[in-house]
Amino acid sequence: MSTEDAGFKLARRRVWVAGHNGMVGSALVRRLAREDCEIVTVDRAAVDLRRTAEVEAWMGETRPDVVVMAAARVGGILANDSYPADFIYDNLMIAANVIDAAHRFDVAKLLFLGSSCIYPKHAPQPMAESALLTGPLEPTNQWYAVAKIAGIKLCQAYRRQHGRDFIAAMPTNLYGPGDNFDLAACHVVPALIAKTHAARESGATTLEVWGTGKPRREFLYVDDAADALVHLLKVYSGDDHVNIGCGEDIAIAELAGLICEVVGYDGALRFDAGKPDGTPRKLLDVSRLAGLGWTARTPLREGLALAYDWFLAHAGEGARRAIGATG
Ligand code: GFB
Repeated sequence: MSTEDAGFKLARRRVWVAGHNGMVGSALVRRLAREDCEIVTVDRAAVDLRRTAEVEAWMGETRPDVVVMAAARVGGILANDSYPADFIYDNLMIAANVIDAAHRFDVAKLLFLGSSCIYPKHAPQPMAESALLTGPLEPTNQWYAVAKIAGIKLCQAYRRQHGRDFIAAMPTNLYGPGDNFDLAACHVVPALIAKTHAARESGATTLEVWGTGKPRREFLYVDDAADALVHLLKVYSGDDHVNIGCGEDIAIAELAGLICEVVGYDGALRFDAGKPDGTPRKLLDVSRLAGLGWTARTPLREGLALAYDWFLAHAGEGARRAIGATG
């Protein structure tokens, strides 16, 4: 019998994907569609996850068997740094409301999603799960990180006190279809795709890259991440959170070069040291995940090409407007 056969069964379960309109949530819906389960979702306009009563009412009406928490206020380095109150309050409230309601309404399995920014700024690389709370956080995203650490602790506390099967996964930087391309709020991959495309279209000779280009990041294609999360739901039931990554990182300058190749742009890179670098390096130790039987499939170049295709099909106009608006 494989580990999967022995684990949690999704078949005929009602699975609530919280945050289904986001990049990760929509990838989860795509992935769960291949399972024999019922997927339920609700829009933000109908249920505001920051409001306890609304979450309890929804959970009482819907009675999901499984909850996947892909709902969060997320953003790139500048958005995190500019809106600390939004990032800490919204994410704390979402975590507390959904996890407590899942307990009250007897949810059989809950998967909470965090981020690799929960680890200390200068954690030894690659970052093992045991690096949590061993040092100070990166200041630009400490607000988001504290809320995500609280989510891990909530899962552990409800497991310990109430015997709940609530688990937590910490994905590395994700990218792919459904990403946010708003330059003021987004992460580096969508930002560089949109900016490189605009530079090529306008015949610009240089491409602006924030920071020094030296920080290193690990990027995982979002459909790979969704596959890893569904795998965890089936095979993992433990107190400790689990890192989700591909185990390889790249310098931002190199990433920019790769995106220029994918987009077909041959201008020069211009680094804007006035913008923050953030954490010097974020590479996850994925040995726990590998031990659970999962490894990433999509190579970075291939994933970037898929993300660019999605941008061309869906987000080109919006992103061009955003670039125009910021001059
Ligand atoms: O993806 P990013 O915004 O987030 O930035 P973090 C990664 C690196 O890319 C930083 C550089 O060193 C940026 O300075 N970069 C270069 C750019 N050009 C650009 C650009 O045009 N736009 C952006 N956004 N970056 C976030 C955290 O950190 O990552 C969140 O703030 C979360 O809390 C998320 O953990 C996954 O990797 O630095």
